[in-house]
Amino acid sequence: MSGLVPESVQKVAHAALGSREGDKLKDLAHDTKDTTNKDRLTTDYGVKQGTADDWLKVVSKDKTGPMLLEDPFARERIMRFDHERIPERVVHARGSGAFGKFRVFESAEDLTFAPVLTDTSRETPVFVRFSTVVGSRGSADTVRDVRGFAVKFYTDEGNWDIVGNNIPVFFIQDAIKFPDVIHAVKPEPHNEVPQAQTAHNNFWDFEFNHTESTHMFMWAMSDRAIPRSFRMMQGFGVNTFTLINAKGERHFVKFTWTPELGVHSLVWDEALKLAGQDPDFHRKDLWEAIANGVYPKWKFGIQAIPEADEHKFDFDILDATKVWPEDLVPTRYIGEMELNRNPDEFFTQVEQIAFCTSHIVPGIGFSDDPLLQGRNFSYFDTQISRLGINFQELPINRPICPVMNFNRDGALRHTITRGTVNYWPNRFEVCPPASKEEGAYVEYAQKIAGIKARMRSDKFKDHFSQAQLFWNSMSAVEKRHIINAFAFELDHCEDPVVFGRMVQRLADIDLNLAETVAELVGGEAPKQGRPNHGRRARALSQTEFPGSAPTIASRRVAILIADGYDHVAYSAAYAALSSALAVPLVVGTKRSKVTAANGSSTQPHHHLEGFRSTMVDAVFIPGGAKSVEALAKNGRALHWIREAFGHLKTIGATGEAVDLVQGAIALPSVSVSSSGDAHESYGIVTLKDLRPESLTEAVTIAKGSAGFMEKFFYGISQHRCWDRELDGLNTLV
Ligand code: HDD
Repeated sequence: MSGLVPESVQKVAHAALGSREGDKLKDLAHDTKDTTNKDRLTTDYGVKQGTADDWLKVVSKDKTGPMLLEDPFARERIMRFDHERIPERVVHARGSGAFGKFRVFESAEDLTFAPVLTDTSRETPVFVRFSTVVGSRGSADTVRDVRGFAVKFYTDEGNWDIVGNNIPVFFIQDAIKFPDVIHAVKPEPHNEVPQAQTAHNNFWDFEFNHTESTHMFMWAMSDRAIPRSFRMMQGFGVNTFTLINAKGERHFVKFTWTPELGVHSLVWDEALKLAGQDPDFHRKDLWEAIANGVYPKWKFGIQAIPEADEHKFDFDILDATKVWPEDLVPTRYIGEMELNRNPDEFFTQVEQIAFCTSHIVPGIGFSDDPLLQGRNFSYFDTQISRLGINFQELPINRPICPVMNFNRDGALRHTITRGTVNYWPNRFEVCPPASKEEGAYVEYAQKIAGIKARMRSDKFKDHFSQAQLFWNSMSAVEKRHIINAFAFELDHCEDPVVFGRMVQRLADIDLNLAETVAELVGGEAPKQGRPNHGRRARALSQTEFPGSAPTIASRRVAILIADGYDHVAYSAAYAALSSALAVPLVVGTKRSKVTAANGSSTQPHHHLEGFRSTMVDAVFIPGGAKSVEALAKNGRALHWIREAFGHLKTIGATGEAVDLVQGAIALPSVSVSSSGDAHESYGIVTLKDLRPESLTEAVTIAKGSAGFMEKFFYGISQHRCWDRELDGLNTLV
């Protein structure tokens, strides 16, 4: 460590400084201070302070006495502290972010002349902020909610922001409804309950009253709303933008991010528990992966529709409650983004970053999507009350290309613009507007004729076809999770009008879904459903995005031990997990030194009470008679095994631990090994007679491998063992 900056972070930062990606870091360096031992404590106006502990007082003999308001040091401290908070974001208040880089590997010059999407040699620095929507800044990470996925590209032509979500559609079609949907979903006005939840009367009342929300609430009840990690979710620009190419042709486009690690979710019981056990779960996960050098990556894709084809679809392509089905408009992946550097300071970077959908660069344009048009007003406006009119000057927000204009003054202006004129045109011809050749943004000459009216296109009125398409496209497991999600949410609505009407609404999607939920939540079963068109579409089910290759990189794996553990199995697993870039976490019955049967010892990272199975992706238990005996008598250890099993996690056990796992789970259909051969049953990987040579360090992760570690790692790479749930074995939570 040097100063307070972890070495891993510094290393990456220094490497990046030499590259194109480092341009934003170099820019930030002007405003970045390290806290070092050489510094001395000063006031904000630079005077050194001799003490940080005592307010200036009039003291008597016993050294007590009244404090003096005169003390400028004390007053500065208290006043600065009193004003530390700024308004949190009205939505998406809780989030975390990271720096990275973006590059296209295939030019999109047939669609746009924007170099950020055409120049394959260009690396563009980015900052990404992920967030939940509903909760306050201090709420939990793992609640059921849409996740924000906002990307700021610091391009040479100015900042471009894609302010997206991890769900490709939205609750409303017209921005004028935004205050209503947000009021309805936020804590109720009379008692400010509940925090960070959609599970309450007002939200579901709103949903019933807005049939246009039907498609979106299906996504929000799916596993997409409880991601395992920010690193394992897709991102969508949601709105329809336009791209203009050098020939002046325009396409309507949608933007997509698809993660290299695949799209994976928590299971609901785990998400609920984590909200209490580790409310910072997603924030830590992102930080940990980047600090460990396992940089998250996403492919960047574009769906494009030529201007002439705008009306060729049975949905309106400007309606943000609709997807463009992949079968009709395939996504073309042209670029890649990598996040590789954690922020230096949360407030000045993650909290003060200000995204605006109106930030676009030449070659990219808006469309008449009525949600986008309203957003273009709202984001700039909200930054004024959150950060002040000079928010674009804040280090994290300012572009890396030159900025010069005659905007002036305002609270906390700090650019000092020299010169005698602040208007255009001026006699010195200072700061003239740019020509198109010089890179000026020129609006696309869109022909428009119409009347002024408050209307929506007729195609906006179909609110159910795509909700049905989504439901029809889910896997059996996903459907079951959606049913359970409705059952949970509507159970939290006490008003029978709310849950009663909502189950009727579900019959507009699928009668069977509505009947099942009605029975669970006590609503009247609908008599009749809207006919379901029966169509399915690609890329709606997240099971279609398992990741580019089976990997356990960045997966957290607990190793449970007590005194007397088998050191050979323990250290082989530890080494193999580390070399596969997973995160082995040793969890003992205590955190003080644990001694192995052969006299070796280890200091666990955690103990069983402080750390819970919800915080890992898989569990390994080495044998060792004494260790296993101690774990078998420990209720928390047994709960660990049962809970990990119930949450569908891969569990590995060797030697005596095989019987421990079998006993804890006690299900006849889950078999374990009885010999020296590795055995797998419902994601329980066992090896009874352990021969040290059978535990290799270098593990190939592939289906059907014979070795213990191979089977164990392959199970982890599959994220969860869904067969357990399909066969109804996941009740041990
Ligand atoms: Fe929004 C924040 C995403 C519709 C008004 N929104 C915000 C953030 C994300 C989104 C990711 C957090 C950005 C950050 O990390 O700082 N919002 C969306 C998406 C939408 C959407 C994908 C639908 C396509 N939003 C939407 C509408 C309005 C807003 C229709 C208003 C008319 N959104 C805001 C806001 C926020 C915001 C009030 C709060 C904080 C901020 O802007 O910077 O202006």
